[in-house]
Amino acid sequence: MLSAVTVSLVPEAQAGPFVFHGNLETSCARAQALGFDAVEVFPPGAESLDARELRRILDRTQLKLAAVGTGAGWLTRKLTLTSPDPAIRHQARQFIEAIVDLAGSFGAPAIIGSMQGRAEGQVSRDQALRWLGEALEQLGSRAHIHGVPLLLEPLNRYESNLLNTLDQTVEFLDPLLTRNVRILADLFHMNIEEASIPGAFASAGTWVGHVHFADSNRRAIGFGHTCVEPIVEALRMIGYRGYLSAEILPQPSGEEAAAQTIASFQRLGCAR
Ligand code: LER
Ligand code: MN
Repeated sequence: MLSAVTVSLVPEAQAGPFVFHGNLETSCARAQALGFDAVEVFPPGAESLDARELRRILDRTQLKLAAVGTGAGWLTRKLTLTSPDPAIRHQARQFIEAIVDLAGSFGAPAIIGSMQGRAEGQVSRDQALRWLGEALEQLGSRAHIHGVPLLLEPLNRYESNLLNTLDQTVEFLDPLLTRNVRILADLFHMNIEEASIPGAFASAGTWVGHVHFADSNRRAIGFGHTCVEPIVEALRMIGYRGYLSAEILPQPSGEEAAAQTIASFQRLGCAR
């Protein structure tokens, strides 16, 4: 498995679960110095991420791009794929599509987390899931052109009422025509929703495409009470070889959270 650390470039996400905030170049330099394989970037949008600059920084630091988040579309513009307003659903798709193309040009997947929205008001859960499915058919095919999957992240009940567990997400994805959507499994959400985290991984198997590596309290692994050894064992059992990406609170500081993540990674024998 490979290690990644999150870098947010979104000023409005200052309080969010991201290790490094603000400057891509210094964040990547820190990630490299600590020994991460990759960075996961959370940009304000595709247009504000300078691809040439990103390429230069990744080349210089020898880091890979693990994935690119789309959550700023929700955070800063309140776009979702399941809004009752068709114009907002359309803008949400365009916002994500641009990130699919940008990330895809680096061989990285885009993440759909909070952009999935929720069922509320006049929008039933069935209706929301139909709209989400239609969007995934299109965006999944778009990602396929780049030879990368599209990642869909089940969220805990306080953030969405659409898909909360891995099982529910497999059941939702399986009937779709696109075979190119994979699950982003976030250990923080799973700690709230799953009866057993290792059990959920064992049952989701090859649907798992990316992992957010966070302890029970969304701090670095080792700073909460999640028992991570059986989780890593389950990931090995299903043949998972993707990223364990630290989407965690920068506590007590980003630097210490990142160092703790790398220490856990090495202790668990996950390092290359
Ligand atoms: C995004 O990866 C995530 O986990 C969400 O909780 C962000 O709101
Ligand atoms: Mn997450």
